[in-house]
Amino acid sequence: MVKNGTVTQLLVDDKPFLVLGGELGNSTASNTAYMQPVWPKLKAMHLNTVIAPVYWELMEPQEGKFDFTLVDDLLRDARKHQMKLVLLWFGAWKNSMSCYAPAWVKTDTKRFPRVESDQGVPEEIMTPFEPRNLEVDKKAFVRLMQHLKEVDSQQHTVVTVQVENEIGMLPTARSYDSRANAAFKQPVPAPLLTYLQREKKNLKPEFAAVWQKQGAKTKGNWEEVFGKSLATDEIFMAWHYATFTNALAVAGKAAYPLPMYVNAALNRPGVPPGKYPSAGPLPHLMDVWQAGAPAIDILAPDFYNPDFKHWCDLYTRGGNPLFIPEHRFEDGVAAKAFFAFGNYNCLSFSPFAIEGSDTLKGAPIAKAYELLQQVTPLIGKYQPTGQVRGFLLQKDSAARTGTLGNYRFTAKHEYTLGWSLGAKKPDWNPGGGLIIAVAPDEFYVVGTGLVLTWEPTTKGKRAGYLSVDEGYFEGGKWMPGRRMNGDQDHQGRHVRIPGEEYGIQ
Ligand code: N0T
Repeated sequence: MVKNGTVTQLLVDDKPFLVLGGELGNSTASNTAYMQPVWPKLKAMHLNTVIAPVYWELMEPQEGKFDFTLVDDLLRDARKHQMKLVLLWFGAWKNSMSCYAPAWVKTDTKRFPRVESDQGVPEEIMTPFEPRNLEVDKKAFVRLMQHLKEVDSQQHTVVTVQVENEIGMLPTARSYDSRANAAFKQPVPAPLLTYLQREKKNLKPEFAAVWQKQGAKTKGNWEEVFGKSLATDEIFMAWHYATFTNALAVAGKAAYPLPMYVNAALNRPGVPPGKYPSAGPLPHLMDVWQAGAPAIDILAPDFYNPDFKHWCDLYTRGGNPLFIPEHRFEDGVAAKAFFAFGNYNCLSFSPFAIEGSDTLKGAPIAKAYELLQQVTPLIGKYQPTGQVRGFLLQKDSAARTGTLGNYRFTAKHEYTLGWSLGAKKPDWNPGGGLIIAVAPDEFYVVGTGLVLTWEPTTKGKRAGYLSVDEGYFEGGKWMPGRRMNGDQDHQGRHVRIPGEEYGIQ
């Protein structure tokens, strides 16, 4: 991952790479035969990357005996279909639980203890406070990274690794196992205190508020520094999850330095810690995770909540790139992909359970990916200097504006045109797109369901379209199709891509 101007880019073979991905359902990659019909289907959907789990229990069925067959099969089949992989380490934690820990871990609760609720009841969640839990998870993860180095450091099929999956504490905000209780009485660790002081001015407001309410203390135990509250319990737990995860990332990168990220199951606002999978890399805990897990490159949201823009805004604070490993596979994902890559420093978009789609459901995202692949080099070139914009157009927020150079643009949903075929539809599939300014007077627009108009930023002047072409990119070269200067661009007044169409103009 490389900083370039205002953005961080993921370079694959020296070129900016966007994960136009899909994540497999959890069990799909556990059987190579089951995967066979899946590959051509995903290829036909124009994915360039498959996001697939590596299951600890299947990789280390007996302690110290490793089996990389499934990983090797994934690599072979991905290469055969010219696709990249993002691998998910289903290790100690998967959606809070330790369901992918091998049987020899699950059954030995003495050696591998679990977290406990405030009632002293053990949960099926390995406690991060037990060094032996870290040791075995780390050992397996390092073996995986070593193996990837051996079999893939020439070809770079695997481009990124997710460490664990949706880490979270339930049913209380922190664990009450004996080791956790002892740690809770300890002073807040020096690296967190140092981070607080160094980043004082840049702390995310939700987190700063908790700290400042107690007088922004710079020493003391957890309750002294952050107060006696569920928020403190969660911060404490997040710190220990983060440092555990960091230890995996540090050791894994020492074996083979791929970019690594962690993902979060988003919480629903208003629900108290403990009642949602707590202490993961959530917006209000970004500082804790960044301080505790500096070897993790990205904190990533999984989208099953409404308010896409709201959560994207939260996750891109402080230069965190947007990496979406999961989005519920629903209507509107295509428009959101255009928006995400245009509006943010976004490195990945990926509907979840991608293989489960029929052709009809998969068609919009397939179209979007086909076009996004064509403009990836342009995004890579022009995003670092702020020459890319994205917009999402929903029925209730149908106009978006922005400025590019000397012009101000307005993007509206195509259905806002009275004569549009879709205008009378009760439900509007979202429209979305992105604009790339390649010269002061020259723009590419990519997307679906949009109408785009411009005005000069100087008062008393008018801007119109000199000419509009539709087309596509082949091998990086623009191949113009129809000239659109009549009805198609409303005689020079707008650029339009109808609601059911996908295109570049
Ligand atoms: C996701 C997926 C998979 C209305 C759920 C989302 C995946 C995991 N968890 O299918 O289990 O492995 O990362 C949890 C959020 C559901 C919230 C539904 C709210």
